Amino acid sequence: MTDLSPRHDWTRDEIAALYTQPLDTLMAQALSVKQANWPDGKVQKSQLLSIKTGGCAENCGYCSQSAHFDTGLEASKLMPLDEVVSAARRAKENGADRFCMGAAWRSLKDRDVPKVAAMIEAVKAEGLETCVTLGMLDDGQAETLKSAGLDYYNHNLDTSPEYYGNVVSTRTYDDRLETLGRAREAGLKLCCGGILGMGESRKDRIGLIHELSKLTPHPESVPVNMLVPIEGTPLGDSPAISVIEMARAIAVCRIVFPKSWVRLSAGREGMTDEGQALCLLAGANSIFVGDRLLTTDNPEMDEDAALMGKMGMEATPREDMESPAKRTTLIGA
Ligand code: SAM
Ligand code: DTB
Ligand code: SF4
Repeated sequence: MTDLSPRHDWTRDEIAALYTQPLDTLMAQALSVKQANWPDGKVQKSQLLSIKTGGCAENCGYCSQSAHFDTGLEASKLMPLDEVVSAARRAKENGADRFCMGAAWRSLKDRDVPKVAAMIEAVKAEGLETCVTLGMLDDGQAETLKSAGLDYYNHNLDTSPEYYGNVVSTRTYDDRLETLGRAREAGLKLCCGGILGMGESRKDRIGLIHELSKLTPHPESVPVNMLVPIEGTPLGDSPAISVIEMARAIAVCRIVFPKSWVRLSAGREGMTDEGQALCLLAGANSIFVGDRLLTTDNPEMDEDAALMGKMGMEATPREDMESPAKRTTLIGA
């Protein structure tokens, strides 16, 4: 019998053993875990908005918004509240139930906290779940955001601790873990995942999943991004990784994080319908909708509707998916 409760004592070897199984064995396991925890045929939808674009002091090698690279992106100031509310209303009309606001900041400044808190309050009042991604947090900031109605803080580990220094040098893995700890202590849910296709090895992908599995409790939301190569960044010429590798990583996440949202995040625009279908069959139960992510394109709503139609799947309000665990063990597995 396979235990389906979330575990925090996975070893790297165990995760590697899952990851390297024949694809059909891996997909079958992931699908059983998904079926034991989540309804069939349903996908949750989140929508992103860049509330402050570009000019960021960090040097993340994948990012269009870093001030260290010439990517041709125009930097902008913090968006006014009324524009954020209009975007949140449009997201709700699109069927999204979580609205994620991203700012290109190295860290959140105290002077911006009341402005972001007002945005969170207003988005929440529209009946949406709220998520923000604002860089590193200082003492007390997470508590203020939580009081304003924040549900999730997004802060990705991105890759393994060993590979991290190849991607960014202006902060450390431990800085990331510290902010995640602050968000958790304030009672926020965590959205924490990574990026595939940055020149990392499979060992690094396994290392990332292992680090995420040690977070206790697990991040409630695990975004799996495929690198969107940005011209002008150090990773702009990275060769694309196979969607099969992406599906493999998603399947392992589904098994390791049985109760979490596993989101097929950046990179859908460059995938075929079949590629996306493979990732959904591997156990992803959430996507970003809307034709923009933060600064790059995402499939149009009608393309998503067509894909869902072909798969006989539908976007479903979160509450209808978050049923209590149906089973805690897989009999005969
Ligand atoms: N500044 C904040 C931070 O880094 O936490 C928030 C914004 S940042 C754009 C959010 C996440 O988007 C990053 O952690 C990274 O995982 C993902 N991301 C950024 N650029 C990407 C790209 N070109 N392709 C795929 N994912 C990307
Ligand atoms: C996450 O893991 N992916 C989203 C969200 N969290 C903030 C961001 C993807 C950004 C893709 C590149 C861009 O549009 O700038
Ligand atoms: Fe800044 Fe975030 Fe982009 Fe890194 S990923 S450069 S922290 S906006």
